[in-house]
Amino acid sequence: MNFPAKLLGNNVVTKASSLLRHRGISIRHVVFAFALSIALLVLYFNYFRRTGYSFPIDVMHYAPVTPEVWTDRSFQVRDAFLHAYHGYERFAFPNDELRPLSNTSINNFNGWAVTAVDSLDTMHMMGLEQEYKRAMTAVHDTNFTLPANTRVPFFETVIRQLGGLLSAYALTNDDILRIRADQLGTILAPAFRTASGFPKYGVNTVRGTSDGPLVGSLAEIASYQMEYAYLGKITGKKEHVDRATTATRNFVNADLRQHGGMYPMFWNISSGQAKDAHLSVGAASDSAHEYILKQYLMTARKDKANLEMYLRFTSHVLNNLMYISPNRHLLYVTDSKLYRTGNRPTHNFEHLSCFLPGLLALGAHTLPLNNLEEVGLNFTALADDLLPKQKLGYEALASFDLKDLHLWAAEGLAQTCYLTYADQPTGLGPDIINMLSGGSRPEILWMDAMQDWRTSGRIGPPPGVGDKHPWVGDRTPRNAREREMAYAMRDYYVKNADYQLRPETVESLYILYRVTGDVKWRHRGWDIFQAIEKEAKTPSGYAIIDKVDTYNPQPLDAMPSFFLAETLKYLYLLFQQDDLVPLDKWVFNTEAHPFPVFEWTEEEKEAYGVL
Ligand code: DMJ
Repeated sequence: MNFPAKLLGNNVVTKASSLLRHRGISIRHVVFAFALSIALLVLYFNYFRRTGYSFPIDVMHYAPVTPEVWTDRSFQVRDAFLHAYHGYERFAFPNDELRPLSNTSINNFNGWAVTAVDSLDTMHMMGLEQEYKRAMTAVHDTNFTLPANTRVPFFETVIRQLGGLLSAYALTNDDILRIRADQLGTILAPAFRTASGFPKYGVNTVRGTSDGPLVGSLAEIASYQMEYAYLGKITGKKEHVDRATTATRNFVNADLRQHGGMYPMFWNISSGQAKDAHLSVGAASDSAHEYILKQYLMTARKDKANLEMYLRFTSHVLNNLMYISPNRHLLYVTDSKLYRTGNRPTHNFEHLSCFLPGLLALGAHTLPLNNLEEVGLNFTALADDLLPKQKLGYEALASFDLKDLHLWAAEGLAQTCYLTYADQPTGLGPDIINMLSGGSRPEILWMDAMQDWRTSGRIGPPPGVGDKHPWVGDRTPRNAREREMAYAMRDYYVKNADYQLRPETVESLYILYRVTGDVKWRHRGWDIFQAIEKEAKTPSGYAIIDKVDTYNPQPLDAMPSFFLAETLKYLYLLFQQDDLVPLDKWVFNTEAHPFPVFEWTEEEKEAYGVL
């Protein structure tokens, strides 16, 4: 017979309660036990189950670490490199990159074993002779051929493949590397066959033609001077040097009054003139700015045009693109776009922009910023051809010690880059965050805050520069209200939650450690390395991680070559006791390939028309 459910339920409850009463357990006991279990479950799901990497809460007082421990940490990075490289060798070599989840390979570029070539100098520095030898087979065997109708991406091939060959040559003097670099530089040269001499996006190596739109992004049209200048130096070929100097000449001739002396993001490749008003140090612009200073340093600081450009670029950034967040006073750099109401900041802060603190620290370390007369420069006169507002900005900068100012900017920015990692449950940094601004909160330009700080008696560290704790509030807001609260108090929301195994933050930590000697930069790098080990390691390599702002991060099937060429190299160098790549003797290209500082001889100067 079927009993109605309600009747059955009542019957069961009556039986259970009489049984409990019989055993001396009252209904109050049951309610209490029930409430306790709920509380324990809530605790479990909210705290204990959240097993993401947790940063030491007191990041301002790291326990001292002996030199031996740092050396051991550098060896742990070397083990990580070996893990990634062996996975690549096993499942992907001689293709370009490993897919670390499916254990397959992908040719994202030309199928010329880019991970192996990009990794050569890292292996050399780490003393990995066997791996280096095996990778060199790719260099010996290649003749850089491609099927017809395939185009070589100029920029990526220059910074990874040509850069990899050149720095391995600089470190070893092995002539096959110079020969291959010369061949590759020559095969890529049709890209420069344009009216301005700025390269197009790609090259058809079979037809020997350039390929791509007539509008190019700043990073792609102007991040090759270091590679082609050094290639010219070691081959003695004027045509390579000419390719490098054309970019500088175009920039010197460009009309930048509307852009405050900074290069915007898009350029007309025919006219060699700027095409838009988007000013950024992030995606599509970054390395072009980087190469201005680095080209100057690599050629032994003789080329005043590049120095002037670097000072104009940094002055515009310091005055117009750097802000302080309203609550935590995080220093950040953003981009500005032309809207209907004029040029306005987006308040996006990109992981890619985290190379800037390292660059500013390198500039502060190597340039006589507080005595520019020494190199024949009048700083404020650099703004003579700019708008009056920009001129005032230069005067504001000059009222500080410029070296201090650049270094403070570097320290504050690098700290925010680090905090974007430390704030997340995974300990990994998102690709883009958007900073709180507008509404009832006025935007705070860093230089305005700096002037207030000075007027009120320089109390405490400069704005945005003092050490800060990671975010201790709710790290994983679940609904719109919680997100709004976190945005309002943490000062940003995560706009793109991928950690792409990118190097920029650890690159800056490394430069700042070498420049200041302050061990906190090393500790912060160690925090990041541990998070990479915990979240990104797979059985065959390391994977890009999506959703770094949750307790359920998702690995993606990609391991870009720059993870080995840059991220692991900078971490290794950060923890090594010896300064393996002294910053006054070597200059890193944008893919972390060190090139030696060199001077042009009198004959070369005359033959190539360089300074
Ligand atoms: C690298 O290929 C280079 O550092 C480049 O200049 C920018 N993007 C990647 C790493 O994020």
